[in-house]
Amino acid sequence: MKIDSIEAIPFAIPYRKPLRFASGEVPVAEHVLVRVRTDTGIVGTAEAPPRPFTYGETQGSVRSVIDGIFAPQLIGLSPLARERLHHRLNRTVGNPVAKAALDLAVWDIIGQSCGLPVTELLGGYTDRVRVAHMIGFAPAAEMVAEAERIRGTYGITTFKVKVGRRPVEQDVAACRALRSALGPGAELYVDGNRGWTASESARALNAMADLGLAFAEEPCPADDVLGRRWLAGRSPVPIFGDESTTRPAEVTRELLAGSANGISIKTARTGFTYSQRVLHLCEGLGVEVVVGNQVDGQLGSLCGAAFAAAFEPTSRRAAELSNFLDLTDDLLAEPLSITDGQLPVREAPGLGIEIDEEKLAHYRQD
Ligand code: MUC
Ligand code: MG
Repeated sequence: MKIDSIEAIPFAIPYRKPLRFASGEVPVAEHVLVRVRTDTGIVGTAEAPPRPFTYGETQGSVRSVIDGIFAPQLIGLSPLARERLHHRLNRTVGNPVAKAALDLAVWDIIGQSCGLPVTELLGGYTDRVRVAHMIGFAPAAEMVAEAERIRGTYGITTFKVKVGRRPVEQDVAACRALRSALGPGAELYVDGNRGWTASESARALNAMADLGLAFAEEPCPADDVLGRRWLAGRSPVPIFGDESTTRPAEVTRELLAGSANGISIKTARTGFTYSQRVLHLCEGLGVEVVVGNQVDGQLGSLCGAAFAAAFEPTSRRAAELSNFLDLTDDLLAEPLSITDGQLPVREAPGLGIEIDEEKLAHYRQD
């Protein structure tokens, strides 16, 4: 079996309401559908969600790096030759979302060709995952109403609260309102998307020390090298790396520097292959992980769920798999559904992705 063509199709689907956070906002899912075709007729599918403010990639850059640089190097390779494939992709630095989508699509091909779901090939630990929902910036009362609606409708009881605004008291008050409305049974953690300084982060986390937060993700910039170490050493809750830990080398640096105590793994930026390497690195070092979300659509969330369900350490915590609930539409022919706070993994071979071609024709931008 050989890869014989790769398509990168830009599409755009609006959100009902934009997700707002310290480093930006996402009003429209301007993503790229990646299709890797083989000479056997098997097609691997994935979704690339570029995040310009996080990695510098855009819909246009993902498309052009795939069309112009990656596709010519991968065509002719066996999809099973993942080490050769990544060796070629890694000649180019950066572009994590474009590389990840190719990796996810290749795993979809491998699963289909063996007749097995990718989640079983990866590890097969469980068949469903607990879901965490992200609450974006809004006045505190709206954030509470959103969390209550999501809990009431989908049974989700874990919430990641976006923080990083100034003054910090605004976010402290929003988290306090959420804890008081949701009660002690809800699991809460915060994500600062690099919005605060290390000292602001310490002030805010100390002010929230009584709220029982599970952890705090990326409160201050990745380049605040000593500030981050200082913070991780005195924070009342564990500090998790996200934007600062996008590949195994960064994960190693942050953990060995004592600047992070846990790691967010996102299949949208490390695919399955490198997500697995990050996970095993964390396991080896005795560090906790969370399966994060890059404001993915349903295709991306399906990949996050397949990964989270595959391993015991990734299924300990709720995984961030619900951003698609805010999209006005999606490309999956059979939509995902969250019930009792859980998302089941697909049992079909590969990733179980079937694209609604009419919707794709409607939303594609080329
Ligand atoms: C997150 O965890 O930060 C927002 C930006 C991004 O790259 O991912 C999302 C969620
Ligand atoms: Mg984050």
